[in-house]
Amino acid sequence: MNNLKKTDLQIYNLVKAEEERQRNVLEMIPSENYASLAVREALGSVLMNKYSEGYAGRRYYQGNKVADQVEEIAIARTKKLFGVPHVNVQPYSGSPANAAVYFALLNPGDKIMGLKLSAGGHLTHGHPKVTFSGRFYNSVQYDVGADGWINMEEVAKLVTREKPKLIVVGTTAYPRILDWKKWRTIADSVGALVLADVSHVAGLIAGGAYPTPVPYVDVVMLTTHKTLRGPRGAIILVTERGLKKDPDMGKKIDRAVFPGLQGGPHDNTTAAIAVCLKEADTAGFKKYARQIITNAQTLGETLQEAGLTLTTGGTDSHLLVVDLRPQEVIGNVVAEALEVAHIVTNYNTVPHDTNPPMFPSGVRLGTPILTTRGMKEKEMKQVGAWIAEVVKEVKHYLLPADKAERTRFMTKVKGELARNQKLIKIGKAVIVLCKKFPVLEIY
Ligand code: DSN
Repeated sequence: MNNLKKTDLQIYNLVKAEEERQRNVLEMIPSENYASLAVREALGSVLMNKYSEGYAGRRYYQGNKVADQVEEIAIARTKKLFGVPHVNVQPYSGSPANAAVYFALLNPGDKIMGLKLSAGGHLTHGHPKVTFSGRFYNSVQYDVGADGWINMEEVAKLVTREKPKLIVVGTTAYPRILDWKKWRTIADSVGALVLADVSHVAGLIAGGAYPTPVPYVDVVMLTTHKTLRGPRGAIILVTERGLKKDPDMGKKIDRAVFPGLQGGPHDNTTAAIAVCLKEADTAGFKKYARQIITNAQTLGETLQEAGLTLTTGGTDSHLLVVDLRPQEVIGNVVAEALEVAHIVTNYNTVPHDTNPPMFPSGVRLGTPILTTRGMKEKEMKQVGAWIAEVVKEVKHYLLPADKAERTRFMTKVKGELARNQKLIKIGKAVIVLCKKFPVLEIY
């Protein structure tokens, strides 16, 4: 039988190179995780060969007895883990899942309200001009205060004035707990629906380490590949409250996903989702979820002790955003330098950033993967010390005021950083640490 190596050595070698990269770096992008072998096995299974348009028992193709069971298991596990009465596991990923919720519950031109992207929201939460959510709907966005926190009194004023039909509560770069109950009260004051986009914290919620929105919101959307540690995919949950408000809400969501927006579900992904849900419903996963947060908090304290500034002054979750304005260096330079040191992050805007989004003033860090590898507080202190050393090393790289110069500046900086001996030395120490916490080989 021909395997990948025999069929396509070029792609095989690239897969091996990526495996090697994932082994030897500290992956700290908070929206990523390393899924288990069991999840990857299900994802690479023959289920990918099947077409199953429709829902279990109501397919447009024959031969779906197995696919039906897989989907029913995934649905049952989601219902149990999150405590909801209606679930759709077919969305291809988070963005189409949010599109499906809007398509199901809104008409074009209806008013939606989400957190600004630059404050830690998401493109699909009504980002203006370039996204479907900002163009097909009348989008009004809320912001964080000068201190980086969402100010619920300000939100309440905006909601009272704007009367949105749907409020999206969810974040991608906001480190704090969201007060679901308060959001509900504010939404109820104008009769708005609430969609909780908990993509980032789904695993923390499943593990009981972060408050669940389920009792307070109408619909929940989550992606399965972040803290939940599954394959790339998404799930839409309709709560008891949502069904009470509109008994057809579940049907509307299902119809919006298929045939409204998507074709055949990815049955292999559904199977892998079912596996990650089984893994998440264990005592070990609860411990994992708690440790992610402890690790992020320890990392945050270490960075602050080393003189770095964190938006909101810390974290209650899996992520941190370092505000680099005091160091007068942009996130791009720091992210590039960190990668030379084998620490992989992403540059990010900070609240009320005066730099442009392509050259923002922050970096975003997360602990889900380091925690998957088994690292704890001791390692977080070491990682924090390395990150602080890297920032110190690049403090002098100031962003040119002349816009035309900026791309040239980054090319020059990349070349210099790649040769920086201090960064290379940290990178070697990182590899030694990574080897002590192997992951792809053991789980
Ligand atoms: N791209 C994801 C993140 O990094 O937060 C959100 O979709």
